[in-house]
Amino acid sequence: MSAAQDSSRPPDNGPAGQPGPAGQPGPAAAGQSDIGAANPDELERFFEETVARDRRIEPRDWMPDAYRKTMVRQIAQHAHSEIIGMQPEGNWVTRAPSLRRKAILLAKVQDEAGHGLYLYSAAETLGADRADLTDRLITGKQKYSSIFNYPTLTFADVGVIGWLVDGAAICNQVPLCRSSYGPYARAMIRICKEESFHQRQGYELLMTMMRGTDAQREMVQDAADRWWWPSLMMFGPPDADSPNTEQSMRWRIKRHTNDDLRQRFVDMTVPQAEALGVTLPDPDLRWNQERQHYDFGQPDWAEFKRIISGNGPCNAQRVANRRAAHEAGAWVRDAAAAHAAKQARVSRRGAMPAGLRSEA
Ligand code: BYC
Repeated sequence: MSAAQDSSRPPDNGPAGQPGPAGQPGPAAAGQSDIGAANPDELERFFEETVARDRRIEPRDWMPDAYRKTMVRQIAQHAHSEIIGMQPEGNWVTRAPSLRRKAILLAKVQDEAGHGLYLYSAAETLGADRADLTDRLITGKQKYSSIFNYPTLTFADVGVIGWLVDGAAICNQVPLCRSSYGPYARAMIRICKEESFHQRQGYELLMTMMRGTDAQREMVQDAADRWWWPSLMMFGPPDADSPNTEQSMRWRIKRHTNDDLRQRFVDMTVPQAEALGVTLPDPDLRWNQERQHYDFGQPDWAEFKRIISGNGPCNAQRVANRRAAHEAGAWVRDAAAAHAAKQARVSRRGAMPAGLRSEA
């Protein structure tokens, strides 16, 4: 529910507008001009209360600058991850082993583009400029998920990405459906539905390969060995080294800490690995009866730091590809802008009395 629908809104704020669909600001709030007149402490208190009551913050609601900045950072990095995340699997579209596998893979990669677009739209509701966000991505100023800086060496990687990477994404993103910022939370609901299909297609591919030849089973095991630790890194640094978690939890942007979600993922994935017949490459992995969770080893956090600073195996290639695609698409953006300007001219002319219309 929007803060706008909350009867505890400070009385001098007047009624606010209803939120629009995800990523779209709603119609102008009736009492919006009064907001500037409200006491800043009162606005802050109202914001805190809205979050504490598990209500949503909507684009036209007042929010602290730091909240806005954090939301733009997280949503932009998430959008970039979806867009860059098209590349590792996209690498196999032309070499898929059958028409069926190719159709599934194409649909999945297209879904990731769609996720990126919802998320850039959600960032725009916070006042971010999409062209600026793209510029930050292609100049290496803004991060995207570490996971997409590893190469996809065989077709088994496509299955393992679906199983582990989309599995980790689901674990991380389902709680984000209850994130305090409305447009982000609503975008997550649709994204999570699609991620579930992505995970299923990956697991189904791996089951098929595990029922195949020894060589296919070896490919699956090799891919799981390479992707296991990077998948654990997707949840971010350990809580003790996570500068943003505490505040983001307080603002209910994040609903669980990085370590909690990592544990959840391990607990969910170990039985799936057993069912597949794949060994996870962690000698410390074992069930802890007392904790009722799996114990597991730590990823190489030095490698994680290298990757998020731009020095992983594929960082340069991923960003260069994105930059080249952006530059190659300049004519499409120019054409769309020219078309929009022409349409605006036509509709302005249509709205003018005939005698005032220029025939040019
Ligand atoms: N990779 O204080 P922390 C997908 C950064 S795509 C890179 O814990 P926070 C898919 C972090 O940003 C789904 N950077 O941060 C697509 C922060 O940097 P700055 C991707 C990372 O935000 C295609 C710094 O490290 N999912 O599913 O509280 C095909 C300190 O970290 C990473 C999302 O984007 C990382 N792994 O928590 C297949 C989920 N981890 O800006 C699949 C949305 C941390 O302070 N994001 N950093 O310098 C989140 O849930 C949170 O932002 C994170 C990090 C859990 C990732």
